[in-house]
Amino acid sequence: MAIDWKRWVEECIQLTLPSSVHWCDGSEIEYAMLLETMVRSGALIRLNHALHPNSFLHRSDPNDVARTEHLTYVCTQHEEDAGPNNNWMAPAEAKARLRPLFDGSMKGRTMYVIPYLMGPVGSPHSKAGIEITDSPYVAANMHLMTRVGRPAMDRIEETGDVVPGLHSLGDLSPDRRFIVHFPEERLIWSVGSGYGGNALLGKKCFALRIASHMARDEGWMAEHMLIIGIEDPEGRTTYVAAAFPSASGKTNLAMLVSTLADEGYRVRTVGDDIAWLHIDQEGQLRAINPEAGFFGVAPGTSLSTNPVAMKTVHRNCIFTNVAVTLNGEPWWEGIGTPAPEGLIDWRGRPWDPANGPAAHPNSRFTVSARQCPSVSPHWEDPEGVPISAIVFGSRRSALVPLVFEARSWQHGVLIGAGMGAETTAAATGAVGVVRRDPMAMLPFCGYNMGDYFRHWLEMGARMKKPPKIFRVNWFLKDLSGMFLWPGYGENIRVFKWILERVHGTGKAVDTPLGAMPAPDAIDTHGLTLQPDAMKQLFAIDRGGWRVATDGMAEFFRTFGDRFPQELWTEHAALRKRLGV
Ligand code: OXD
Ligand code: MN
Repeated sequence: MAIDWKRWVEECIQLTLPSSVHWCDGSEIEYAMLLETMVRSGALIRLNHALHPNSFLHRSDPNDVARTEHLTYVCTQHEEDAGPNNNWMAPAEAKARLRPLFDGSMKGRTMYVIPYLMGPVGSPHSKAGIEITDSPYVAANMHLMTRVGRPAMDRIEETGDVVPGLHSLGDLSPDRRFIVHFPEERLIWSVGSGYGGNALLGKKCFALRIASHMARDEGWMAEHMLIIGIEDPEGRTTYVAAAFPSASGKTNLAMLVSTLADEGYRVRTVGDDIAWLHIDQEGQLRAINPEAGFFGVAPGTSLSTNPVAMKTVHRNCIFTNVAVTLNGEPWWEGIGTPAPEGLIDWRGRPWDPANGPAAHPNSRFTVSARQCPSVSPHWEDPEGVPISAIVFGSRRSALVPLVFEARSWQHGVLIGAGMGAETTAAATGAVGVVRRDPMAMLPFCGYNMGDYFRHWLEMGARMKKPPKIFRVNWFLKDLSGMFLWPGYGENIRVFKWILERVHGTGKAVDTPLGAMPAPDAIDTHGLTLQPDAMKQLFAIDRGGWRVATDGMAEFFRTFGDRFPQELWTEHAALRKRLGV
């Protein structure tokens, strides 16, 4: 949408009254200056330069460590356009409530004006934003996560299109914290939080909430999906886009080190969090990664779970809310070494296990994708990569089998729409509770999800050969609480079957849930599994599915007549196949 962005910047200056204004150019000198400013103010701690060159630790306010979904709003003119999946305020009311919070909020602070591009330079699918912020931490993170400066300005000048976003730390009080989207105006206002997903406005706010709304209007898709290219022994690369809820291993999967590398199966990283998907002239679905970096969850990342991430974050990295050793090295639970003597926890206190984990469970690393050893040679292709399979996954300790394939695009949309997930530390609130999280987009869809499901159906109908859709679940546990599937690098075995299905060779059996691997179709050679693990990994618990399909129906009903009839038909067919 063409806006007079210079005037908008002027208005933001008048409103927030910064003591100075810095226009970001995205240069290395500027990045170094931002870091230096923060080291001087104490907002960043320099880590051991010999062991972690040019890397820093930021500790955020203990009240400000995760996305706050209950303070996140989608402000459309009509409430039903935001849907039951979003908190809603009328745009005028939202502005009236937030304006006082921005009033003079940058007094004594520097305002950073950050032009940034989401998507590869030169891609017709990339889009520009301008973020205004009073947080140098946000400005530095935007340098790593987006393309700041010239490429964005060029795009704005060429097209006149830009998504403006105003961000201020305000006083960081959760009582005065709001993350507000005006999708019809393509505008974002965020105040009171410095946390990634609330404050790096290119990420969840623009690339998902605003972009999903634009995508619906313009006939493309903005999804919470990683993108990988999987090389196979035939020398083909097959691209897969996979949606998982936050903190469910997307970054690990995006950087998976294949245990079948000797056979020729290898994974290349295109993106770890967000995919923008378009249908090309030939009717093929293609994906770009709008981001330029990774904002990954640190705990659990180790040389055995994600060696590629460990190499990626080795230098030029900003860590947030991890613990630090006496030696100036970052540390977190699951890093693979025991907590050393003298550890300082994420709040800056000598670590005492009585205070909980040393690193916050949602502690993060921010790092440029360019540094990732597994980054795909095609990760910045302007047209994106062709997608042959879409995978939906979530944490379910019971019920959902290791993998199954949808019978059709429409059935796949039902699988995505009905997905349940156990909650994680990426958002504030209880952890481990099952909630509906359709397509892993519940917190990120910038409009009524009833319309979103319809958009999925319409997109499928426009594709010449829609990607096959799969559901996976790496997180099944046995009765004693042990994981049944080893996960991580071994997940390549599931992808091997997915690739075989895409290329027409994979053996499958028809089940009420969809096509499941025929016995022995999943390559388990060399794996040590519990004796009847494969049986448990593919068991169908009809009673459990009765309850689950009831839960889906209850959720779908909240969308009233915006929920597509076609999906009710799929839901009824699923129940019939299950005999429930
Ligand atoms: C993220 C999230 O930061 O999903 O990617 O919370
Ligand atoms: Mn995410």
